[in-house]
Amino acid sequence: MRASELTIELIAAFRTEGVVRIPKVISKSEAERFHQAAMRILDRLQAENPNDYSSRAFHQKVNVWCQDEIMRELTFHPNLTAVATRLADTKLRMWHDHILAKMPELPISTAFHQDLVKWPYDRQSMALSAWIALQDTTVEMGCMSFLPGSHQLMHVRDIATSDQEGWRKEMPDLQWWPRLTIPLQVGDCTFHHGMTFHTAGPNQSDQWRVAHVVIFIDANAAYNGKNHMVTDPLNLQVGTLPPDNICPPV
Ligand SMILES: O=C(O)CCC(=O)C(=O)O
Repeated sequence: MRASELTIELIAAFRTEGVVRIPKVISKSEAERFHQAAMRILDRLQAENPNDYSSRAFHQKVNVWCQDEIMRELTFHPNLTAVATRLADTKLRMWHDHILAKMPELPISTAFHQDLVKWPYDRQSMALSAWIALQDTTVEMGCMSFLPGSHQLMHVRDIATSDQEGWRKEMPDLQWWPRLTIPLQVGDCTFHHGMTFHTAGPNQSDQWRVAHVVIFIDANAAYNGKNHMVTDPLNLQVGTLPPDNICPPV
């Protein structure tokens, strides 16, 4: 779906639910090329840390756009950034990207959590993540599930992606919320609001589940001093904007 084809209803659904599925945000052939590039990065990551990952919910490589020309094309793909901007209805910058991959037969879920509480911006900021499927991603492969409307919950503590029981302990009512599970075909994407609770299941297949996730934040969202691996080396002053060369406006 091209950004120009987004309907008013879809944009409104993003506002009320905090998540939407956008089919074919990139073409199948584009996704296959990006899948190959992502797999090369994952192979390198595994070679560098061979024993480091079997107990984690996912392999993660942050800010691949800085290190790989092909993945950079995906992070700044014109249709992706245009869809994000229409959904957010505000000027955005790219906060960071990351490859999130679940190795074959990984029995671990990504625990329910909210993203924006982990980032150095106010919880009220507009932030949204594009989770792009680089292969067909079924429920059995560990697609994402969301709690629609949960982006309105502003007071829950930061729950780690490894803390499987954290969300239930913190807010027992959440387990009774309707859950939206969204399998994706290659090149499809979900956009979720930075405060929407979400999880991803285990990967029960014999293939890697590879997603490229691009996170956008309101271009005027100021740094609030919270520690984060992207901003820690920059010595930013609280209340200032992240620099455009690290978090480029889109
Ligand atoms: O892909 C996953 O396992 C988790 C993704 C996630 O938490 C996110 O994109 O915010």
